[in-house]
Amino acid sequence: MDSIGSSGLRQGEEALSCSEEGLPGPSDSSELVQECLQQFKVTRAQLQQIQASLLGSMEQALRGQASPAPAVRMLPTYVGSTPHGTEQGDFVVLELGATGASLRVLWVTLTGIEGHRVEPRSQEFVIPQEVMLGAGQQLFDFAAHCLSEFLDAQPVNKQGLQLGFSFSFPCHQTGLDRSTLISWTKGFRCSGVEGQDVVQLLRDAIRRQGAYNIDVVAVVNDTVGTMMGCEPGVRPCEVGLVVDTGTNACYMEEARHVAVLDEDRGRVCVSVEWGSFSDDGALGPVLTTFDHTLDHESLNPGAQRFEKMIGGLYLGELVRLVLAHLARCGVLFGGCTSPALLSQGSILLEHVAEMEDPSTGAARVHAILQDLGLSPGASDVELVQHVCVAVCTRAAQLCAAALAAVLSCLQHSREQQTLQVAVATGGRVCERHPRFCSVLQGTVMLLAPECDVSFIPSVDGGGRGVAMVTAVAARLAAHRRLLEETLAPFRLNHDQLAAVQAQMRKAMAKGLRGEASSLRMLPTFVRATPDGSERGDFLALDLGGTNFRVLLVRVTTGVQITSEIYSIPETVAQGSGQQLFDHIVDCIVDFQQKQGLSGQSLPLGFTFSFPCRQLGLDQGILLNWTKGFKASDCEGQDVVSLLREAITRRQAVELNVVAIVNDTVGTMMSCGYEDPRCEIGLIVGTGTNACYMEELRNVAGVPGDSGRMCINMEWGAFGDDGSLAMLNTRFDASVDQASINPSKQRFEKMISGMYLGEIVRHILLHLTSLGVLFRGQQIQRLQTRDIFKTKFLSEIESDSLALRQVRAILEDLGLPLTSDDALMVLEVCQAVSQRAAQLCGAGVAAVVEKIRENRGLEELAVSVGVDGTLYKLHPHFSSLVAATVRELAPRCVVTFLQSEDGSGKGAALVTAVACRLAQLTRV
Ligand code: 0WK
Ligand code: BGC
Ligand code: BGC
Repeated sequence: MDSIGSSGLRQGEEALSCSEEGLPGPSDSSELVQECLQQFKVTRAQLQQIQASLLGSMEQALRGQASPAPAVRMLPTYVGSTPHGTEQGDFVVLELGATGASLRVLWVTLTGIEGHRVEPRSQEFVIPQEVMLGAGQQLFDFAAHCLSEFLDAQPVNKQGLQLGFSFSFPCHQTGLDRSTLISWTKGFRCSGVEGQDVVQLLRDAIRRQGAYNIDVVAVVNDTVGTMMGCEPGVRPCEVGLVVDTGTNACYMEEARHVAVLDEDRGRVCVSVEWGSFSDDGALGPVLTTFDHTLDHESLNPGAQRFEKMIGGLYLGELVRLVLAHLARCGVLFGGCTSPALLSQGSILLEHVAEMEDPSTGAARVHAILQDLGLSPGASDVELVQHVCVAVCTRAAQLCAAALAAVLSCLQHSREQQTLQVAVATGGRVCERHPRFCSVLQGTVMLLAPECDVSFIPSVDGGGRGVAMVTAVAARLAAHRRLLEETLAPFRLNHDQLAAVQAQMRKAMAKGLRGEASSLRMLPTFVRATPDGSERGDFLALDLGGTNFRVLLVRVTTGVQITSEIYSIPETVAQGSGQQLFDHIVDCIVDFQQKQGLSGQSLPLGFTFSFPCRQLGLDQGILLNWTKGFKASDCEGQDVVSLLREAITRRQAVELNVVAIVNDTVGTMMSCGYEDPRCEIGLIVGTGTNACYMEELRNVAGVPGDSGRMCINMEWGAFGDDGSLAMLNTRFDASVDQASINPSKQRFEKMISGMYLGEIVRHILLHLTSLGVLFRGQQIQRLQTRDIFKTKFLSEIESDSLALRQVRAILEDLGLPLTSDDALMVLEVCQAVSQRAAQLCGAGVAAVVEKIRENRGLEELAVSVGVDGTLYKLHPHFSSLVAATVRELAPRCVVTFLQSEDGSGKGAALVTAVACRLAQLTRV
């Protein structure tokens, strides 16, 4: 086992020599000693300045600010969560770089049972100096050779081996298994590796070795392995600190704070790489002449200055340089030096740690100095120990200042006044040096008093942690595969959407011809969009959406609307028809009273958002209820008659029901009042549907060949004939079977607000059963129908939400979830809403192409009036619909107009047009 310090330092030259001039007097000596040791004293103010400067540099690097060049790197590691404790499996771990001139191979078995540990098997291999300084390929071939030598000796099944690569150098990671070396540190300087993907170099070497088929699943920095290796106790470790040959730390940062990651959700482990911190302002005052000498003589002068004051590769050397200096000044060893004392790397960290040992230190000093060819006196021994203490205390204090900066950074990003955090510590300086950790902990408490920090020593140098990351990587990869398999049917490609468009065109043609079709293409008797000459006061009812509204619409040169929202309790919507219409009339009467309209019989337009075969403008036979309605004795009835009967039942009420319109028609008319090119009405709300102005010649069953008539497509029922079966997923089937109208409204059930939340809920239940979500624990709340409202999709998918807000929404739902879970729920919502929007877009593309072809136009410019909560509130729905229409109907320029006043205004305008036309016929 090579000790810290052997590698990376050049060797010394001649025999024992003592200074000629007279030795300094006792006062000079102590002054010389004090002046020398004083250099290693770091004041609290200096530590705070280093802490502040490091924090500044960390936040600057997180923001991706390039100049002035930040002193620390802040490298994202793609490790997005701390271990669950459920990770299980056998993993091979290859550790390179953490412990200087040696690499270690481990076989780690994770049981997935909290607290149940299987001791890893491991083997250490010394890396020859020439390999550490030679060609990169040689180093990786050496590693692959050690791997197979280790595996040869293991009585284990060697199929499907998954390997975690602990590579302890600064790397740009672009994935859990893709990592480019920025620069070597510590004792390494192999050629042809910097700027290369070290995972690929290892895979190539393993392939060249050809002994085993090993899948390198993850590459991990040793600090991350250390953090991940700590037992998930009261709180998981969220900081990993390593002080071995080199030093560094990592911590769990909010992903949105890491500029290079265009990820605004979840957390990501960031490797600080504080070894390169060298802000002259902060470090200048604490750098000693010995530090400059050490750096100057190192393999990488000018680099890793902070590491060279803390890392185990350098502590022994600093002590040696001080001892050699004091010897030359005559205040130590009687002014004598030895070739060994003047040789670089002759004092190792182990030596320093042993010499500081409170009980055996003095004896060890003797032994070690004798090994260096010196004969120390008693005062020498004490002075040597002082030097060790000075060098290591400073190292621990500087390390503490850096750690305190990390804790402050965590506090800022978590916006917490006080921070409770567990820090996993690893590396032989922490493990072996008698005082390093206590000085470190004491100084952290001094510099970060508002942080309650618990230090968890890593049990096996991070090997388990690397296996954890590999297990997490393997699990995430497996979960991602399962998530992709589950969501794949929701990812519709161009051909599938074009097929839906073509299917819809066929169904439209059949419906218009009055043939059997899942699209009923119902004539609405609305022949024209408003021309602005409409005038008068009208009552309007708006039934069938989220809210039931009664409106007073005053049409002059403009339109004024006064309205009131009334609820339709489920018991009424699913009670008797008489009860429902009596309730409607009650609301009208209440509205009239409030508006001082009692006793007035204003013309009334009734927006009735359900499939009706209209026999005239004021006659509509309800074909079937949809959405949440199921009132009895209504289907097959003329709903205008049902309303009039209810009015009659309620004596002393006069109402003149002039028109019944579908909400799509009301919406088209309402928007058509502003934009005459608006010839299509689209609703994507509780339900979904569309209408458009069709050439009368194409409408069977309605006399006349000229002019146009608005057709209510009732596209919610598209595919009820099975023509969309190729798109139906198991989740759609579950939603349909649980609905009050199974096998009906299949297109609607893939698109509209009443159902999207349910589709998501069923997918979440499925992913939970696969163990992909919520650690496979079935969540009671999620078993409840309609518990996952469609409005959650709109909230969760909003770009402005950080993941924690997504998590908050889901936690309010009683879903205990991790950030990975929240990310998956987000992806499920995105897939479901994207499919809905694309299908809706395919429908609109079919309609606009129909109109373009109807009119034999090369190009068509048309507007679509749109309403509905889902379309209006979902952050991406409308743009996805528009994008799909552009893709499938490139020869149509389609403008989507969001209706401001709802279809009540439209119903009033239809009524106004009817009254105007009626007046014309009366004249
Ligand atoms: C508002 C319209 C109404 C339509 C509703 C649909 O005024 O006629 O039924 O939009 O959207 P929902 O309320 O179902 O989301
Ligand atoms: C490397 C880090 C590593 C640290 C501790 C440093 O030299 O740059 O990546 O974590 O040593 O091994
Ligand atoms: C109804 C349509 C209505 C649509 C939007 C569907 O369920 O069948 O008539 O236009 O919902 O509200």
